[in-house]
Amino acid sequence: MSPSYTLVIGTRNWSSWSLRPWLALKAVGLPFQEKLIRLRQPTTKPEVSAISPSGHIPLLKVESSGQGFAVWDSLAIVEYLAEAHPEASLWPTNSTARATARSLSAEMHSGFAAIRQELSMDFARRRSAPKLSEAALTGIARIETAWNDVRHQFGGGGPFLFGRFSIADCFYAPVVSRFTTYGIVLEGAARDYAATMIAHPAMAEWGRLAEAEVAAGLA
Ligand SMILES: N[C@@H](CCC(=O)N[C@@H](CS)C(=O)NCC(=O)O)C(=O)O
Repeated sequence: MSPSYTLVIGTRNWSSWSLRPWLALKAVGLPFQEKLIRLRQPTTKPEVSAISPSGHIPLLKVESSGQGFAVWDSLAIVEYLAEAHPEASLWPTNSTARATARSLSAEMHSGFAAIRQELSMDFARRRSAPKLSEAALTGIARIETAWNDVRHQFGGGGPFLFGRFSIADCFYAPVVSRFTTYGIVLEGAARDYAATMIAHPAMAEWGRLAEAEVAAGLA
């Protein structure tokens, strides 16, 4: 029997960490429940702490054969999904491509602090870019090089970083959103890749939901 999943996420317009496993779940293709906790509210911290041992979301609740458990942290959630649903090929099947996709995803998970801080995700809005620090500019150049390199080396089988849609795309989706919000345009294959991600049906769905939050004054 398929497990039943509930993904606990934050306000869509802002929650870059929630977008990543949400896209992975969409790629798995099973129905799942969502529980949304509003970010940047006085109630946020207690609500998140009541659910998550780390005090952070996203968190995936898994119910399987009467047993329930939680997986927290975006990277642990997508790794769990990749293991539970091998048919979804959430990581590339070629081992060199897979090791590179894991390296890129880990680099995103633990790095690019300046981009996160200076270009915070505001999915549904369009803004002018602030004056960026050297660290942020270096991060943007690194991402452009990485996207161009992997598209050329591994992207033959489709329009995503490693050809087929993978966890690496989930991990860079918030960066695509940030570059769109702040009008940061890349060159070459990296530019085409960003356009592919913006047009992805699940990204468009997240965008519509983020727009609704903004329209309702929730973000
Ligand atoms: N390393 C964590 C980071 C998660 C994170 O920072 N989540 C933010 C929301 S996007 C959070 O939980 N904030 C709680 C709060 O604002 O109190 C992951 O990969 O899941």
